[in-house]
Amino acid sequence: MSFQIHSSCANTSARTGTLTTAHGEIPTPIFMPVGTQGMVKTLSPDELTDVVDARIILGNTYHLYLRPGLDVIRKMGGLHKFSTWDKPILTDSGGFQVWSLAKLRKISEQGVQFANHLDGSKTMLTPELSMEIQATLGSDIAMLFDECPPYPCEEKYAANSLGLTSRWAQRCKDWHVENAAKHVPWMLGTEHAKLETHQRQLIFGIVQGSTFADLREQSAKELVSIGFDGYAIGGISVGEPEHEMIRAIDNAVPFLPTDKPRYAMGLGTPPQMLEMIARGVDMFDCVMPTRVARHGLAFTEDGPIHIKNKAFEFDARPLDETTHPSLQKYSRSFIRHLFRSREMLSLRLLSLHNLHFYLRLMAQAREHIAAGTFETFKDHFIKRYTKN
Ligand code: PRF
Repeated sequence: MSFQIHSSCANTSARTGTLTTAHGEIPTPIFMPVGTQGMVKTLSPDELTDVVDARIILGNTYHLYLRPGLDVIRKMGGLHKFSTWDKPILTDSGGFQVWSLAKLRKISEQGVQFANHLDGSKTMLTPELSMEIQATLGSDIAMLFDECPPYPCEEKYAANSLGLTSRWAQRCKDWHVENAAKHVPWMLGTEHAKLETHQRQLIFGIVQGSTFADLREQSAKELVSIGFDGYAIGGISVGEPEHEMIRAIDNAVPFLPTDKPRYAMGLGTPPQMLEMIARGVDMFDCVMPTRVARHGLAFTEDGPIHIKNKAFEFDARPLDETTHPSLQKYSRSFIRHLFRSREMLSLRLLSLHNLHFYLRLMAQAREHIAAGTFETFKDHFIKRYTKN
């Protein structure tokens, strides 16, 4: 078993657990900082460990395949060695990035052909190639290659798309069982069938089905019958109102196994993550904390603040009283000055602070679930965070 549940909340569906991977254990609920190009923007692996306390980061198949390419990754011994990040890595499959970044997409049964966003040249991604790239990267968790339908979406389109994602899911699983041990750097020379779950690359399914309850149910059931190490809920946070996002989770979770991790892809704000944890979600990733940092926004327990704001000109306080000890010494006034002067250090300090805030929120959620006080914690946090 790669996933163990330790405690469950009496009032909500929240739970704490440990996900064991080839590069270490991950406590859940957990937030995964996004390292699209193999590392989190502006930060070093040591900072991610020492300041952020990141337990797992996310890399992108789409970007790393286009640049630096599989030759470099293979020769450098996989993404862990290449980046020097020796803790767990999850890779997204490229399905979503093709949808959001590439142009001239043509989706067929075989896969997706597109003009890539770097030089416009034609590239084809198939379920098998996505799994091969993720195996060569050597991520601890590979995601299946899916189609993420846009919002809003006609029911007929969503149903056809979901059918395609389910057929691709089977192809991903088949490729993985047959071939992963020939490509994953740390599995070379082993036999897939003889390995314990946590000794091999894990693969997660992705539930699609847009805003339609029956399609979410169908997608979850089809993936569960194929059998994955964990299940993500995809196709959310794509422009739909927040209640639709929460409904998509509620429509999928009842049909997913309780003893496997659940992952909501590409979200969210601190209150959204707490609401999702209350609904039984264990894992999150989002570019938000680092992206908004580069626009001068810092998370605080009283809600987000814009460091550019004149109100902070003479503010001697740290970004938030809860920030990491190594960041406490920097005043809002100084970071504001750096940001207005376009100094790189401001982007790094804000990124470190925001990720620390996200990881600390997950640690607090775990503590409160274990102590039986999660629901009160969630309600108090959200009330204070949204007050202003
Ligand atoms: N599929 C994949 N990656 C994703 C998504 C998805 O639906 C989302 C949706 N928010 C983010 N990242 N493969």
